[in-house]
Amino acid sequence: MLKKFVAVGAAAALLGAAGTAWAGKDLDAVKARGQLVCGVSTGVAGFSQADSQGKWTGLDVDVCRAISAAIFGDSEKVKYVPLTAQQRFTAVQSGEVDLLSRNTTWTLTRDTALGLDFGAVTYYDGQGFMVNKKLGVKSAKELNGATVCVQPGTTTELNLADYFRANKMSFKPVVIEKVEEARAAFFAGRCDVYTTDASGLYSTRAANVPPPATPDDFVVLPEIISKEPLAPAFRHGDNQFGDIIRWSQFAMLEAEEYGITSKNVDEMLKSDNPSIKRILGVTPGMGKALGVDEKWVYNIVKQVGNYGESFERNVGMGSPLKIARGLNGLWTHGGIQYAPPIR
Ligand SMILES: N[C@@H](CCC(=O)N[C@@H](CS)C(=O)NCC(=O)O)C(=O)O
Repeated sequence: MLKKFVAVGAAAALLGAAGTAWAGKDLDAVKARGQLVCGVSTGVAGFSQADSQGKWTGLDVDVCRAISAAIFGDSEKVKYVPLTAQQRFTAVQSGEVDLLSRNTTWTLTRDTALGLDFGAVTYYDGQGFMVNKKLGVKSAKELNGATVCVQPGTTTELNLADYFRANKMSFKPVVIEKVEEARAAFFAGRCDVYTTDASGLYSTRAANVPPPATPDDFVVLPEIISKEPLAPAFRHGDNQFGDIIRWSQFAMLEAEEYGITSKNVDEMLKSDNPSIKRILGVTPGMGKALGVDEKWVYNIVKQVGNYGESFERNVGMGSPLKIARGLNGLWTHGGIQYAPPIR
């Protein structure tokens, strides 16, 4: 019995080494459909937002595009499904979407009880508070008795309650499912405070302030009250699909670390740095191991860019959001974005 078990295990390991054993139904379905179905937000500028033509852009959208480039050699084979915070997990569980790439925090309960897995952290975030400047509030510690606008089905709700309790303060939650309604309630003065991930606050302040008010009328308070590691989420059960999701993100980070950009990637094909040759598939092997084309990283970087390019374009200092790299800088530049090696 034991012998048989060991023999089966060894065979599986061999197949795994050949790169086929772990293929599963989710990746098969994506390939058969010829399209990746990505769950995104209903509109968070810089992260996932559709323009008037229905074209989606943002840091989270670039994750979907990178995975599509790895699987199909084409970053545009994606269908985007907008989901509120409350709808998002059911949409993954039911198979309505292949993955979520939508400011979703990786937590233990989501990773286990909800039957999900998480990819690599695409953005290290934390929860903050935004108030109207005319309140004159300088610190979250001054918010005792405040009314607070918050979205249900988020980590935000529990963090908010924990923070106020820990600081012996009271608050009145105003819970609104639709993000544009939550923002409208805040801007109309129905709540003193809007709370969500700091990224969401910067995005709201940059893109959603209704005139004649301006972004300068609002201030994000200095306290960050939680850890919100944002990562793609997908169903348990298809390890190869999970590997592709995880390594597409790592590929964007590795490309940045090695100075490979959408502009110079063709030049880089001629590099004699052995790591760059492996990453770009000039020395084959990585694509085969992952079960995708050897040009997978080339295609990601050429069509989507490296992580730093995506960050700058969508949310960085040159974008309306003006978010500094901070924790999302590469480990070589004082941040904590660190990809395992492609080798
Ligand atoms: N990271 C938190 C919060 C995510 C979240 O849903 N935030 C809101 C506020 S920025 C949002 O994205 N709303 C967009 C929507 O509902 O479409 C979580 O995973 O629970």
